Amino acid sequence: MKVALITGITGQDGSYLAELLLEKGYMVHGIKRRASLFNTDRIDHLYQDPHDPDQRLKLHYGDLTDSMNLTRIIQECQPDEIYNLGAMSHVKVSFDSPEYVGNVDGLGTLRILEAIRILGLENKTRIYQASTSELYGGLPENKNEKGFYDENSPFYPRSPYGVAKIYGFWITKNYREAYNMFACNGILFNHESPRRGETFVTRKITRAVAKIALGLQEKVYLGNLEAKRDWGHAKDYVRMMWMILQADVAEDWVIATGVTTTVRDFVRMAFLEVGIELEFKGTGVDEKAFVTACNNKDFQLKIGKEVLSVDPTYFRPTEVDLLIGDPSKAKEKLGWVPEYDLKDLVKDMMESDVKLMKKDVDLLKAGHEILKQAE
Ligand code: NDP
Ligand code: GDR
Repeated sequence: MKVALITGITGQDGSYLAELLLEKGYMVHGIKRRASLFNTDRIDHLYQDPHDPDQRLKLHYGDLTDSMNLTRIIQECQPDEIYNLGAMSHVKVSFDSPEYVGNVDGLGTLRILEAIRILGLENKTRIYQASTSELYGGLPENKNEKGFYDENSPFYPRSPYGVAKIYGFWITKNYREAYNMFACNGILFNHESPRRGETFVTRKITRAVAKIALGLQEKVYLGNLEAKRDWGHAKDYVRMMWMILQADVAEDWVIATGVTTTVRDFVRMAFLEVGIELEFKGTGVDEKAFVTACNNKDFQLKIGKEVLSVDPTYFRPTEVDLLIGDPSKAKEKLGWVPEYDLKDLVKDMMESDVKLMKKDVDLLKAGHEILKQAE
């Protein structure tokens, strides 16, 4: 039985990857952080009793800032594959905690690679590093002649997160070259799902649209509506992580859809999923969106109602304006075929959030309070 270790197993990607590897018959080890409350919501459905002799999912307490802990866990598990998905992954928050993000996202990668070397597992353990399109920074002059970022495009990170991840990228490549380790970077463009963290823009939008349609929230405040992202579905992207480690040669790979869309259009698409059409007025900081039609009898919103305002609090000190990736290499050499396009993704997220928010409506009807959460 193959053995995998996933850092960041409690996150969006970690949870989908754990599902995939269990389906493939792996023994899956995951590292979770100690928290004062349960933080395993995304993988609770995969829970297996530790007393079960056939247990194939095992969680270990740990942290990417703790070398001794990482080395011990790797020694215990003797993994065939490590997926390093653990990270402080929020770009805006990285401006507030730049040292922490450097430690976790940058040095954390080194700690894993060095543990493999210290334990003499260079020839056994394959390593996947969660690199990111944030490495490119969205500089127009760095796109290739077809207008995409690919494996050869130069990097120019625009946040402490991007800068920390560039260290992770290069140290992975360096250990591959220096010690002949099977260590690969997946340069993944944005990928989303119903399990996306609530403070990333897509999930913030789909949750808010569901709440607004159901009368649980008046409006949503967003930042830069002009930003363009290449959004795919996390389920398609974790499949590719696995494929990268099954390849004959250790390399770096771009995973993207090749289509880019503004935040504004994502908002439009999310509202359309529940039959609500919008009109945007103003530009940049004073922009607002109003309802122009509501074609869903379940959601009765007044025509002319304001449902969105721009709040500059959500602007970033340095922004990545546009990302679009070229996944040709992954498609041609590894045969990757994504199942979801952007419309499927928005539909999946909206259906899930409408279902979730309907539970809040039921709670309200039963006389309970709904708690507000910061976004
Ligand atoms: P999430 O934010 O959903 O999950 C991050 C995971 O990392 C969580 O399990 C979190 O634990 C864990 N983590 C955070 N800090 C530490 C730490 N100090 N030690 C150990 N674990 C830690 O991210 P995603 O699943 O979306 O992304 C997975 C990886 O891919 C990340 O490295 C991200 O930077 C990268 N990436 C993501 C993209 C995307 O669009 N989603 C695109 C490109 C790259 P906890 O649950 O306790 O917070
Ligand atoms: P990103 O994702 O920074 O691309 O990083 P995020 O969803 O946070 O932002 C995407 C774009 O939307 C704009 N935006 C807002 N963003 C947030 N979070 N909240 C808002 O209210 C808002 N309004 C507009 C942002 O300015 C930005 O341009 C994600 C993370 O998953 C990283 O870990 C990963 O490496 C990259 O994707 C690829």
